[in-house]
Amino acid sequence: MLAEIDERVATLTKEAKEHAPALLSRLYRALYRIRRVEEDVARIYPTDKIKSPSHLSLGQESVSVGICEALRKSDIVFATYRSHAAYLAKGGDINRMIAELYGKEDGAARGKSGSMHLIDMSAGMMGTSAIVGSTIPLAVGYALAERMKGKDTVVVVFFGDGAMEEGVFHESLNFAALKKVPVLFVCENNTYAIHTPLHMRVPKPNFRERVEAYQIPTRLVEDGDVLTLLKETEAAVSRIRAGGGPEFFEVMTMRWLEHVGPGDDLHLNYRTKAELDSWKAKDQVKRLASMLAPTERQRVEADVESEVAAAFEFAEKSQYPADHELYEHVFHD
Ligand SMILES: Cc1ncc(C[n+]2csc(CCOP(=O)(O)OP(=O)(O)O)c2C)c(N)n1
Ligand SMILES: [Mg+2]
Repeated sequence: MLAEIDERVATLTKEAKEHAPALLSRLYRALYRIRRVEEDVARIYPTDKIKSPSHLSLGQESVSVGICEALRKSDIVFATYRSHAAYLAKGGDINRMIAELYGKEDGAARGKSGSMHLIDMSAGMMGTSAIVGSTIPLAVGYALAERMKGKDTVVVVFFGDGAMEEGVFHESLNFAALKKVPVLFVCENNTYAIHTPLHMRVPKPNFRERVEAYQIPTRLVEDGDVLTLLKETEAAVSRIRAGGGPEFFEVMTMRWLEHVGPGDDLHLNYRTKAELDSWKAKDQVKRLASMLAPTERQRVEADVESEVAAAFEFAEKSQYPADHELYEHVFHD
């Protein structure tokens, strides 16, 4: 195990190396925290206390954690309907997230938006959306505005492999490359759009080649490796912040549960148990856990357990919005 730590630490930047034990502990806390939230969402979902459809990131946690760890608080994240992980990794308020899932008035959007439209502007989590591909142009526009204001903000946008097939993806990349907009595009390639595999959707899954046609540099990160993601993101973000223009990551990953909801879906036969098991064997939560000293691991897990329990209790105790709120924060008075 020590050899593995040495090997992994050797891949980190100088700053990360100096803080390796603290860094590993921080990454584990972030991963374990998302895992535990998702497990509890899955457990509570069948009771109908959670009022919104929930697309769980269970199994995909490392993508958000590895990338958000390299960001500043003032950097911005946009994401999709499958974004509990990105919201938590960027520092979104956990109590307000769970209350939002419960449809309560203390939720991130006062219970109006649910799991698919999470936002916490104070943490730079600017928004998620149920419309595939829709936050990609928003991220480009936000990044352009920041640059025009003379700020050095970097904007990250997470999206699935399905979004690569949307027209707006190509329009956004073309414009971002032309204007050297400070965006990191992150495709979480779990190889399925709902139940349709890549080979039934595209003649060739050459996503990076397509992006390179816009003169945007690309990186492939396999196995959802959280340490590689951190290292690659640190380097990309510093190039983007320095004015180098947009970059693109294709991160291979796999969701463990059904497309939407808390269940297993192997009975649908669109993917195999062997495929899923091969990803479970690469679980980054377990991997990081094995890199920590047992006492440190217990300390982190105990902290997270009480934080997560408190967040669900907060949501339970929060009230449903009053009827008149139906007419507030809407477009037409
Ligand atoms: C514009 C648009 N088209 C279709 C849908 C229906 N839809 C919801 S999720 C989804 C699959 C998207 O897959 P992917 O982008 O790979 O994300 P994943 O669910 O795998 O995270 C589709 C087609 C939608 N929400 N928006
Ligand atoms: Mg997908």
